[in-house]
Amino acid sequence: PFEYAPAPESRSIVDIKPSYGLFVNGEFVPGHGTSFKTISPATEEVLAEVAEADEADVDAAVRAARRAYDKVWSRMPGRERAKYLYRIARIIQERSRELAVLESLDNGKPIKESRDVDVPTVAAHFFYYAGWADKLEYAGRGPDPQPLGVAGQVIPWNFPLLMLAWKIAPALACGNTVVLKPAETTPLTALLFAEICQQADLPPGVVNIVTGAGATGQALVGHPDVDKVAFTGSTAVGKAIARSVAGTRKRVTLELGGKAANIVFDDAPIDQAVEGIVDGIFFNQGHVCCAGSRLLVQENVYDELLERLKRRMSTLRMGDPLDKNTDIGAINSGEQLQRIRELSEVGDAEGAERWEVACDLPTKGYWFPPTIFTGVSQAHRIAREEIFGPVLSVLTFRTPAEAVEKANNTPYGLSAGVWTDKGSRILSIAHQLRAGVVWANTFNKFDPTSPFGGYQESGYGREGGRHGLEAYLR
Ligand code: TXE
Repeated sequence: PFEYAPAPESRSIVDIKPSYGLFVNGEFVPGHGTSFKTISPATEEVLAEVAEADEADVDAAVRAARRAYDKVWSRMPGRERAKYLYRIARIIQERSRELAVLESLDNGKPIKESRDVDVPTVAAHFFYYAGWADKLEYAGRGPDPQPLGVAGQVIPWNFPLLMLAWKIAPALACGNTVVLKPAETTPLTALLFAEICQQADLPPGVVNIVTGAGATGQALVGHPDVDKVAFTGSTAVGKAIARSVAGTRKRVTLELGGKAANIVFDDAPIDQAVEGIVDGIFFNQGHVCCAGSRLLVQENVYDELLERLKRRMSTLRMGDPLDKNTDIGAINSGEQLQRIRELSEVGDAEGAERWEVACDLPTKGYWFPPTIFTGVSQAHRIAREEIFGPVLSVLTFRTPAEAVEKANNTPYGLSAGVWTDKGSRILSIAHQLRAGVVWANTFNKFDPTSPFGGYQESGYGREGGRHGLEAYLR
């Protein structure tokens, strides 16, 4: 049975203020508009009141970014910009516990993920792109690449800090300045990052944070003085943004949804595959654009794999995100929980068989148990639509060709996984899959040196690695 028992010593290391303003030109300023509450999705406790930036606030932030770009940042030699990025990276490491606890409180993700995955990867991105700042002639945009100007960046709530790092680190390394809008359910770590920028003495206006919901994002990407738009979020909003910037001078990169296939062949190391399947769909409550949400199993190992998978799932611990033993935390918001419930009910109605881990769910907060649907066909909506929660749809195949055909039968194309003992099969399958990333005998591994991004309705542009620089250079 689940008891919510906050770990006071962890909670107490973060200093959450009752209210937050916007971060513009190196200072926290009150917004002109209204405010909204950000809550802990595990308890529904209000964490803070946060300013909702209106058009005038966004304009002030873009103007600050433009000034910093013209007067300071674009003129600074790369090796000087690198010093700031290294400094930010080191402060992130020094304040990593604080960042991890705040991330878990505001997002609902288990502390062991924010502490061991999110925050270290965030620091790694700043270190990695710091190293590029004085080597941009090798970035692949010609001998003397130039920054684009002011970047307007809109990010989602599933990896609030990591998405911030993916956006801000390469932009700054290349000499751009930024205005970033975090998601409305997870603004707090972006505001703590703003404090870190102050601590690092980053010149005012180089990084600006405007909090708010979709209207704030719209004001930002629609601002006439923004040169580059970078968005991670839903495919619907991504398309709307692409339409809205059509015909302007703005460059756009979009990282949108996914419905990744995780393909398990009969010669795969089964226990390792089970770990990868669990990691693929239950990591971060399945709030992962590249989640392995469609399991494709070769028919002759289906029974054994399913039995071992269910046994492994039964050991997952769900509960307090701040408890170090928690594997599955809270769903990020009531709206997201509603979406997961609705699509799961569609799965029931379409005749798939639901199996979920038996556990008592807390009465407060937003929770959904790790769930699998078997007997899923390609026509089912749960095989085609992104659920963005801890819900796995299981399909089977007989031949490699059938596996490829089913894996590619999706409007998305962000990632995929292949589990097999045959190296030659890994190579041939990886080339046939329409996916930006194909993991082999592993899943959900992220590294700042590797480009990440999609095909088709998963968007365009790459983040990470040398390719990630191209999006911020002309
Ligand atoms: O996304 P939105 P939501 C998918 C996932 C999820 C669904 C809905 O399937 O169930 O999207 O999530 C800002 N102009 N992904 O509603 O609305 C918004 O404030 C500019 C996949 O949360 O796309 C937030 O900062 N910005 C995904 C950000 O866009 C706008 C991650 C994302 O929110 C805007 C998240 C507008 N018109 C959801 N409207 C992934 N690729 O990882 C909203 N925003």
